[in-house]
Amino acid sequence: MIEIITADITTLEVDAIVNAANNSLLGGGGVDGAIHRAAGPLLLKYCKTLDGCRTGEAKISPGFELPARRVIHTVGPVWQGGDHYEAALLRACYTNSFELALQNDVRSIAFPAISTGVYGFPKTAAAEIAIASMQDFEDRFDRIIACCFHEADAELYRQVLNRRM
Ligand code: AR6
Repeated sequence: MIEIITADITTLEVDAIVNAANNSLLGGGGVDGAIHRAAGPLLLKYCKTLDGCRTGEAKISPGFELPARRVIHTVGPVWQGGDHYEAALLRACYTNSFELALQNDVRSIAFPAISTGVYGFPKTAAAEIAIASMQDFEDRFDRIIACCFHEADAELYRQVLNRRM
């Protein structure tokens, strides 16, 4: 089942939370900054060993001081008008995060709205990609959580989910 909630993703007790990171994997603002702050300095130390991450790909780390056991770091595309493979790259973020989760026995996973903050991806199009990807993997997880930071974003996700059911 896909759960749509409004919450700070760093508070969730799940097998893995997904981080909307950048290519360096060395932290930043937004959800990335929040995750690094809550996980503590060992996360940055670990991420330095991961050698960055390409856009659309994903890498995994422990959760350190987070209630989540692991963090899956993925790098969303920067919105550049829509004709730079942004949709395919965003879809790849979700697919690669789910595949990496399955390889690591993750049964419960929470995603932020990747690329919809600083990276400027239009929210409705991003929600459609997120929900479609979650539906593809729904049967292989106990819990898939779409973790929105603002209630308006959660409402948009619910509308998209209802349209697709
Ligand atoms: N819990 C859940 N969602 C959150 C939280 C939180 N604690 N904080 C923010 N969001 P963004 P991006 C939502 O900008 O667009 C970083 O600097 C936020 O409301 O965090 O993929 C990285 O290092 C929005 O809906 O990520 C990269 O440089 C969503 O998370 C860059 O930002 C994504 O917003 C990545 O940009």
